[in-house]
Amino acid sequence: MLKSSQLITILSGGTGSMKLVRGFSQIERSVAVILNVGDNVWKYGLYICPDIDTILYGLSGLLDTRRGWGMEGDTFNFMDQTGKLGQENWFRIGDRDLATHVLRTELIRNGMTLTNVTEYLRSTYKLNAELIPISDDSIETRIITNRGELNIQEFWVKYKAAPKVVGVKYKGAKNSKLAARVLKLIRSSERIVIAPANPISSIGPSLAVPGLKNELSKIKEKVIAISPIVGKHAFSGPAAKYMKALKLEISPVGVAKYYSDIIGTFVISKNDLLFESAIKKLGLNVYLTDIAMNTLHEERRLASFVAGVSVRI
Ligand code: FO1
Repeated sequence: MLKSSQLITILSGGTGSMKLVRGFSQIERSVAVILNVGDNVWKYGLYICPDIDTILYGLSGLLDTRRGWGMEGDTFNFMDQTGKLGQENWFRIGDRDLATHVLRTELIRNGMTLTNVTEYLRSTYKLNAELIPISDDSIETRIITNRGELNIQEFWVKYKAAPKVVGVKYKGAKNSKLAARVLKLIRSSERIVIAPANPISSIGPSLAVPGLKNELSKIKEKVIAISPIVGKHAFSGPAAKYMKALKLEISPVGVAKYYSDIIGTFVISKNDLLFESAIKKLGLNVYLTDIAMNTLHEERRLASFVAGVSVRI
């Protein structure tokens, strides 16, 4: 049994975060994962938690890894029928995936917290990592665009990230509370790792919950972020659009600046030596390594590296 002082808490988003969690599990570190709730959405009468499910399905071996969401081999009869009934069906819920959303919605309607529902699913899949949504309150990431304000799923899935982004907001965050376990986990962890996730849409919603940033800033020597960006261009998803709207440089330096009040160490790609000195000037320790996680071996390698980075406790 590992002592709690060896616990690693990971602030997470979706697929990249799940791979890092899998890496830490391979090196037998006890891991707690703080989950993003900003992309949760009500659709078809169901409460859908995409990042939470990506972590649950990924760790259980059920994830459709090609898409990065939903279940491998799923069918979409429910969606097709929804379309035949004349309803919009752009947000594609698979038939097996549907079971998760129906159950979660039912349990929440019966008064269970999102934390407890997530714990139920975690235990059903017999996962070792502790999985804690950042908050049991509703936080909705909204993208402010030239076509008006959109829910993040509308922006990303319905409009395929085409509108020009002028800002991002986290509706409900100001009045939300950290889930009960979050501060305890952070205080008892040997290190806190910010996964290589979209800083604005995956990590930003969690940082917007009152109390988290302040807590991390007090223990920033223990907080390590891994860059989700290699170079200036090789960057998938809409993160570049969000960062540009927030006037952040689209590079590891831009991400380091975004986190500079709450981290002590930043891990970047070994190919990004040219950014090292600018990141050091922010007062951060910088480590360079191979941050790709395309195989289980690479996930394990990155986790070992991050577990070995020296932190002052
Ligand atoms: N992403 C898509 O691009 N198209 C979809 O139809 C879609 C459906 C969907 C259903 C359940 C779920 O858990 C995730 C889903 N996603 C879909 C992924 C999701 O839009 C985002 O990738 C995450 O919210 C990223 O934070």
